[in-house]
Amino acid sequence: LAAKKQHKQPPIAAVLEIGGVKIAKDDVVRESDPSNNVPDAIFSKLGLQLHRRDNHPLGILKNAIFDYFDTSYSAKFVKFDDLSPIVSVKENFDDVLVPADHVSRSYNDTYYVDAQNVLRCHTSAHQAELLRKGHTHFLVTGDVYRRDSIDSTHYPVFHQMEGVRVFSPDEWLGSGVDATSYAASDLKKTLEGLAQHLFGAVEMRWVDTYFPFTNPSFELEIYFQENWLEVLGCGVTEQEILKRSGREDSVAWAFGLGLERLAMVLFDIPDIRLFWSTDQRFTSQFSEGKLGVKFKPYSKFPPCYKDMSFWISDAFTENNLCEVVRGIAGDLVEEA
Ligand code: FA5
Ligand code: MG
Repeated sequence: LAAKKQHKQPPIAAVLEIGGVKIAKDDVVRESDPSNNVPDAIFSKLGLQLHRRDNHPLGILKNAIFDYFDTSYSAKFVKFDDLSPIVSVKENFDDVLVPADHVSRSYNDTYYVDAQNVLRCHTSAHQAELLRKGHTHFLVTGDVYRRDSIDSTHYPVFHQMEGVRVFSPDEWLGSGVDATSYAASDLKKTLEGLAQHLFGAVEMRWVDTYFPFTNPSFELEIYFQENWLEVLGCGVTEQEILKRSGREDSVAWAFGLGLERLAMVLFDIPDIRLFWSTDQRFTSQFSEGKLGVKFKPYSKFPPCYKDMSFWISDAFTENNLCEVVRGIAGDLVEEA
């Protein structure tokens, strides 16, 4: 019973308010509203903010990344880790130049709260607004949501950290290279430095890729448990995004890293589902500021309390005992 209690899920709140937006947990309302496709399993994870728990692997990793940026850039990066995961379709897609007919906008790929608002599918949803507000160095950490299928490295709720750095012309003029190459090489240096800070020596490679909001675009992969694992996407920000935020004279880079993927490498965590565990055997292995910890696997089954009984009366035989046990446990019990 004690074991069962430990594994019970916390009750799901009836109404949840996030960033001033109220959403109701009412299956009937939600199921009859064709513009909402957020199931209870996802709804119940809203507001948990694993990245803000200092003893959780994701919180420990986030703080270690903050340390790296604070040290390398004398605390110039402004940090946001409490922005609402409910964002508009405009913020999530239009502002980062995702084409109107792109598949990622579909109800099949994205969780819609209603026809105009979604659960952000990346932290890039906050880029444009923060640029418009005049920020030039920032990090945005948060939970993100995608209708992905689940396996050991994919989960429909995960955490990203976005980083953006804007350069003004005096920084690249006189460097001998054009603005884009200047930003691209600074970006790669910064992220290689981060990997070095977190992992020391690690096998990694850059892969060219495509994002609507950066050009050129890259992904960084790390060799982990005999496979190449994609840990982040990044690139030089599309000029159109800077122009719309009144910075057409500038150049910028941006990255979005998968916190779970990096934490899997850092702590040797073999399965992304473990991050959601409330089992003591998981949570007790991690503590604030401890980066060198390697995860120790444990049984898939809940803890089992063992008991011992004696009989002292000659009148009570072993067969009598077996009858008593079988009377309760049925044929599942094989051996005394
Ligand atoms: C993006 O989300 C881009 N917004 C990243 C970016 C930002 C590019 C800024 C350029 C500039 P992508 O879909 O590849 O890109 O996701 C980024 C990272 O999130 C991946 O590299 C991976 O580490 C992680 N990730 C993606 N999907 C999942 C998932 N289902 N479960 C866990 N981690 C995931
Ligand atoms: Mg990717």
